[in-house]
Amino acid sequence: MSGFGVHFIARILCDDRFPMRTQVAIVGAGPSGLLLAQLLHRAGVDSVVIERQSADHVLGRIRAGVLEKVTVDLLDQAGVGQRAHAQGLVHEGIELLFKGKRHRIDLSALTGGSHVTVYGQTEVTRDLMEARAAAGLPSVYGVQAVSLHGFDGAHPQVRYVLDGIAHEIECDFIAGCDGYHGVSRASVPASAIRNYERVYPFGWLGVLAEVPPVSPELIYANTERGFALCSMRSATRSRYYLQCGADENVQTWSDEAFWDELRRRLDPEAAQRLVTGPSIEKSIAPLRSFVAEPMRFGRLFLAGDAAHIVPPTGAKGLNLAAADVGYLSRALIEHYRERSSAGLDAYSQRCLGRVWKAERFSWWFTSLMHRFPDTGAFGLKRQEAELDYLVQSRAASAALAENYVGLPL
Ligand code: FAS
Ligand code: PHB
Repeated sequence: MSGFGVHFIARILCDDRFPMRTQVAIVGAGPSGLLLAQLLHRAGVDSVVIERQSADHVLGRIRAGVLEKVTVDLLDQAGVGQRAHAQGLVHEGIELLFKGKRHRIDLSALTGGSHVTVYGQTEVTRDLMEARAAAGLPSVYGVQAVSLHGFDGAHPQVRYVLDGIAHEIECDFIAGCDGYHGVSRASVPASAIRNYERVYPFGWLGVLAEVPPVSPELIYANTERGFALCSMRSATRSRYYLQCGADENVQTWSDEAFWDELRRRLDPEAAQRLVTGPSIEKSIAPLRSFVAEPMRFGRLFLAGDAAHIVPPTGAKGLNLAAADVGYLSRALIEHYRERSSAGLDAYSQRCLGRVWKAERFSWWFTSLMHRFPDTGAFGLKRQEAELDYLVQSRAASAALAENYVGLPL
């Protein structure tokens, strides 16, 4: 369904001037918010999704590309996994490129048969949006001035303005699924939350283009000119990234300049095979590691990027968000079905145990594959020694593989 369809449903619901009441108010219609809403709906728990952007704007953001099995299993549980299975690409290996040579890491052999699925976050979001719209469930797009109230008590509320009209939703719980820049984490008193952060001195310049991928599997490259990643969305659509300066302006990168630089960071065989074309999307993403603790504040629960950020090197961001939502949906369903708060009380600790392992892996892989301003000659030799060890040692490769395919829930 196009964005218009979703807007149309939103308009119907928003004409009601009376305060709305729901069981779970979900702030944010990214993958976290929409997956949580769908899992709750399948268990008979009501929710309202509130999003500040338009549906089309959310779908226009090009983000993640690699899904762990845990994530695909959750999409199946939500009843929206069909397209991911039909159109997603099963990948059983990745390649590491360093010192001009590529080395394959056999993810499947090293993890007893596990794999990842290449299927864009945009498509995941589209599948979830369409399922929600088809069920006629309430999603309100284009809201302003969202504020959270009373989540330290028994009757939380979410307020927002739409088309100049103030609305209020009374609920049992609030799910803060509104990303790193959202209002939910910002609504928590500073004394009740602790943030851990590391900002990297570089960004990723990403290009999406309707050209066949340079290689059937992803290539992660550590080169003297910096990091590069060759990924894809399908057999005809590719996604490439180049490490760039943290303060670079994407406007200064022509398509030609991007393709020339990518070629310089590939091995001769890949460089020769590279098919270029006009960019469909081009953007620079900052890189940071971030965790907020705890992830629960009374009846407010943070999930996904609202609570943590990883550098995209390990392809963990979207997958961590899905895992949080897996834990939170089970806890909320347990609350309503069994009147038990056990899952809700354990939520933050359960998520953070897995989050910090993914933070470590993403930091390690980023530190190994990128050139830092202070890497220096010793740092280069250390990176090369670690990469040599990684591809020569089954134990080291297995450690990479089991983190890359995703740790169990
Ligand atoms: P999201 O940020 O996706 O969604 C939050 C939603 O809340 C947004 O739609 C936002 O508009 C809305 N919102 C914000 N404030 C609000 C408010 N006050 N009221 C209502 N709504 C509000 N991960 C990877 O694995 N690989 C990648 O290559 C990758 N690239 C990325 C590039 C960028 C630029 C960014 C920012 C992230 C990238 N990520 C990547 C991580 C990304 O995929 C996230 O992990 C994923 O989007 C998390 O989903 P959500 O938690 O739903 O957060
Ligand atoms: C992507 O395809 O966008 C992608 C894949 C793997 C990563 C990061 C991004 O590690």
